[in-house]
Amino acid sequence: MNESADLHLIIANKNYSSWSFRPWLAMAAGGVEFRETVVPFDEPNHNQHFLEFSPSKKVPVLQHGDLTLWESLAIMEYVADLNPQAGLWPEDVVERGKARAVSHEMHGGFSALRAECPMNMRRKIGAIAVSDAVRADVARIETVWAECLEASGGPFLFGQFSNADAMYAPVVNRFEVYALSSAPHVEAYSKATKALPAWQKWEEASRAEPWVVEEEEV
Ligand SMILES: N[C@@H](CCC(=O)N[C@@H](CS)C(=O)NCC(=O)O)C(=O)O
Repeated sequence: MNESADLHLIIANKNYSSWSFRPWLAMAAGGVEFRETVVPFDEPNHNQHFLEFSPSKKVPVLQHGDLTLWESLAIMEYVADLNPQAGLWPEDVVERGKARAVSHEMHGGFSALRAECPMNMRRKIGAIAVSDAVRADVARIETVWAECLEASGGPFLFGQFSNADAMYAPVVNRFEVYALSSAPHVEAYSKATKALPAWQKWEEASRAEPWVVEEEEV
């Protein structure tokens, strides 16, 4: 029954919501049809309104018929399973294993980078003082990207665009707007990611949003 229902992705502000960006980019760049609803953050009220549709009180949420899914990576797995033609994971089982490893590393890690340098699509480029923990996160991500790009030949981590690239897309924004890396492979990879029509569509929409979340403006 779910197969015939439409995929409905509920997300928050495109300017700030990095976890929303990941499945949205995967679906949009993968050519998967879906409809979206943007529910803006309401930080003063601790986003209580998210509870109306999200069991975890967090976004993103995917609705598909009777199914409600939360957790960005679970959503991306589900969408990849439903849409094998989208190629959201590498075809080769070994490459797929690696793509999942780097995706999970992003999902469960890099907390210093995430906390100190929030995604902000509209932010004017400018360095800020960061902790050693952020510098360690940046170095680890530079290594992950270098190894993947060297093995695949690029332009994306596993050659063609995949869920792994969607997982790191908010990092592409952070590296740029906080001037966190000057490695040539980071520049080339960021350029390829930002050239995706889906990225540009998201960025344009983020610029048109009227909302400012002070806590996220670093
Ligand atoms: N592990 C979750 C994280 C989701 C998450 O933290 N989303 C943020 C927005 S980017 C949120 O909903 N924050 C609202 C809140 O915690 O009240 C995922 O991967 O989806």
